[in-house]
Amino acid sequence: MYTKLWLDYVTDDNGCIVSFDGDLSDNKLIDNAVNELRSCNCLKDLNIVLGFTDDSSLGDEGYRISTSVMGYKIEAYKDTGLIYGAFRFISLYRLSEDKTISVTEVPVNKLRMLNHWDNMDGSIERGYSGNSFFFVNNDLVINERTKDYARILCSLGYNGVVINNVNVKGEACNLINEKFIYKVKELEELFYSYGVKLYLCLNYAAPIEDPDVGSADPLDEKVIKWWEDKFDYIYSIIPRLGGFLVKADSEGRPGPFTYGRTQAEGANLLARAIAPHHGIIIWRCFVYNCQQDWRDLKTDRACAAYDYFHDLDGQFDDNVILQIKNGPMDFQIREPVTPLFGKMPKTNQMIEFQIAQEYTGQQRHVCYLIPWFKEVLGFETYAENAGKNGSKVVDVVSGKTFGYKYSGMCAVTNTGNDENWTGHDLAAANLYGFGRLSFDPSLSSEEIANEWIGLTYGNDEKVRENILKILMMSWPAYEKYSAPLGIGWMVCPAEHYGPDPDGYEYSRWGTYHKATHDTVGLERNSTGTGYSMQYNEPNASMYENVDTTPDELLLFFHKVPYDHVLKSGKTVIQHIYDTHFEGAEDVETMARLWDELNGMIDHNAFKRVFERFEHQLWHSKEWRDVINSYFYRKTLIEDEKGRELY
Ligand code: GCV
Repeated sequence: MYTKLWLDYVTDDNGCIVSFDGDLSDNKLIDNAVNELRSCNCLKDLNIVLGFTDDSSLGDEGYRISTSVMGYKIEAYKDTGLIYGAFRFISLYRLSEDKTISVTEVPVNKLRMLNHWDNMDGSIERGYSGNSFFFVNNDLVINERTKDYARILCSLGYNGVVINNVNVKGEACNLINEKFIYKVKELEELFYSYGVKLYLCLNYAAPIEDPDVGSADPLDEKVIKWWEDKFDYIYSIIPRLGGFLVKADSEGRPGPFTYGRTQAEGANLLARAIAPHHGIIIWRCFVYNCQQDWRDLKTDRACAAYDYFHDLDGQFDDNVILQIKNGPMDFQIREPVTPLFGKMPKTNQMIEFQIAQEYTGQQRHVCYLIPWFKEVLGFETYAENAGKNGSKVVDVVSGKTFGYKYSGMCAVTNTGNDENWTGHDLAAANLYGFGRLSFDPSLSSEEIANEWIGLTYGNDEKVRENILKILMMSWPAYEKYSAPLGIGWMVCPAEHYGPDPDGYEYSRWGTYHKATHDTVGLERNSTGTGYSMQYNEPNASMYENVDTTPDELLLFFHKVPYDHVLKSGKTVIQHIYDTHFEGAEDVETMARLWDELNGMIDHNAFKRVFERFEHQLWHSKEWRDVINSYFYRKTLIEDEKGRELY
């Protein structure tokens, strides 16, 4: 048993009486649903009937739960819906005071996935909770923890998982070869029995290494045949494999550009070869020039995804999905929404978030990210002809706006083999929250947090109140004491942890803030790099103009003097000083709220978070002082409130 997680309800062989109203012949999903309910101690002596309904509006994954004097009924149209319904019932029953449960729930997003950046040597790229539990010493491992992981995903409504790093290297290339394929099949079967589809990352350049091919040109007949044969082989063994996620032409990896081809030609090569097997190709749009000269004032990394993909709308096959990061740069604490959303009506899209806290405190700082994701999903894209379907990001990625065949939400996961799965106990709220949010984006951040707190720490009011306050303060606090006003990248390049204001300023990554003694920020409107013009109106005009750009993104879009007055009435420099002091004070408040729970929750769980707060208290002050001193030394402008600057 791993440490406290929402799923760790006490189990024994004495759960409830579950009857299944139908034919049980060898259906692992239903078996698992029944077992989950039967072994759940908190349901002891209840009568629960599981059964199918002919109500097709529930789709493959929806369910209905009802209560009567006889007991409870969990109904679904398909077996996947039954297992989601069984897990949801357990959560709702544990959270409910009067134990009357009546819900009908159907997931809003078709794809609800986690992406692992796990390497086969056991390391995890940007992993902050130990090593991989999928891979150890270049081997694929399947054990009790893998099963618990499948249960976790199902309990939250996730329906897809990519187990290996997008940067496929070394042994990972063999996952689709004889060496590992039967193990991958075993894993697929395990996940399938919990309603979760398995996906892999593939190496786009793989045929280059075959001496008979020696190329990855998407229009080369030999390359086409190589992938057709490869997918025929894979699917002859794992016919239900979901498909593949691909990072090409990105951060040093070859891709169609290497051969003068478009991203659509590259994606379609794989899509056509996999189509007879009903697999999908998830093609990442994280394509940009990572060899930029910082002296080059014209190139803007923020423009790249749009520049490379927008004009290809309509050219991708219908089993391709573009996977697009939430912002145009790379998972910063604050970025505008990627302008591709709402601008490609004929191309399937899904949004990529990151719950691995690469730039948001690396699971040493508490940072509940759901409020940030809600803001992104709520962004109005003003897509043309959306009509009644809506054109917020949430509508686009749920497929409503344009009727996409495939679409949805995925996140780079924050899990590892640490005992508590996520390093920081409170980071589990992001794993929990992202699953729930992708199932039902209308849930509020507070609702999700309250569910998670109740299931993890119980129903004590004070415990709930304090942890909720901590979670809801945490993302704004991190933003306050780190990089200001949407500027991004004031972080140490080595590990992306801790302050280093000029760490990226003279690098090749295209991530510059251009602070001088009198101005800061980048001009990204029509007089600058032109990025703001990638949006639909009225967003384009809003970002064009310094006066209508929201404060929190001001320095992303504009270069301004330090005495520029924000909508808040403060100057830019005073805003920087104030927020940095406030952010560090917020951490003191959060740590105090946690201290108040001493003795009220499991001691070890208390201690683990207490220790993380000890670090965060110090580290937030480090952020505060380094950033404030940086700007003080550049500008020599004193803090209005006379606080110490170094
Ligand atoms: C997997 C960022 C990270 C990389 C990551 C990359 C990506 O640049 O720092 O570690 O690589 O994003 O999303 O592909």
